[in-house]
Amino acid sequence: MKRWGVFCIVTILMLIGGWAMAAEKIGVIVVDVQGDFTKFKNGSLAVEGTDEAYIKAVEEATRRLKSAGYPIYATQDWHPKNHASFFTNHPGKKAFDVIKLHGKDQVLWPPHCVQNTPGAEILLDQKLLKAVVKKGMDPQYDSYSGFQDDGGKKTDMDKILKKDGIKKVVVYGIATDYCVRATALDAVTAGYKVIMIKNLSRGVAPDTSQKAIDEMKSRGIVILEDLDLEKIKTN
Ligand code: VGL
Ligand code: ZN
Repeated sequence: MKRWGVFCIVTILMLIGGWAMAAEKIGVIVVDVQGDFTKFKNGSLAVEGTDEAYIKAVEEATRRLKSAGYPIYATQDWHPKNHASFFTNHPGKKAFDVIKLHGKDQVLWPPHCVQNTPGAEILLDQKLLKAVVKKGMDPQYDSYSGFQDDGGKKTDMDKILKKDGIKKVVVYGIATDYCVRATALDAVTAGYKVIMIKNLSRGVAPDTSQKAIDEMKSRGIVILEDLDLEKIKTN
């Protein structure tokens, strides 16, 4: 009788262990929640809908995800003053003009997220973040993706996620149609399962944001309207 009891307990523990190991480890990537992209901080490239309530919602959701045990990573746009994506570095050009840069379309932005300026600061409690991945430091190349710049130079993102054993990433932030899109798509390419949370993200323009959502869906990314801890586990 006693041996049966031990057998049963060991079997149950092995089943639980196997189930726990089968659950894929989840990480969270909060994209570019920085002063210059927000109305809240009167940013130079303030995206629609980025008031204080939005930042509070992102902070609250991020706290819940961290409490659920998921490591939180943030990306940070971090440009030198002479960055090629700033219209001010192209005489005769104005904000939102599009030029060819290394053969690709490049939107010319107002100067934003300049290294060591207040507008470049991440608007989340630093204690929430396991790692911050900076991007866009090369003056010659833009870098919407948290994984690599437009010249193909990789950031540490993939290395960090691999080291932490992450298999699935939850992505949200600013901007839906630029850095969230590029980061989520590159995560798919790098082999991660990806969940994007729509209502925790804001886009530069409605039409490009809708296009980005459709494109992400077509690449197998699960789009959730709102944060849902159950759906994140099962999707
Ligand atoms: C971004 C434009 C320029 C973004 C960054 O975070 O989506 N957009 N740099
Ligand atoms: Zn930028």
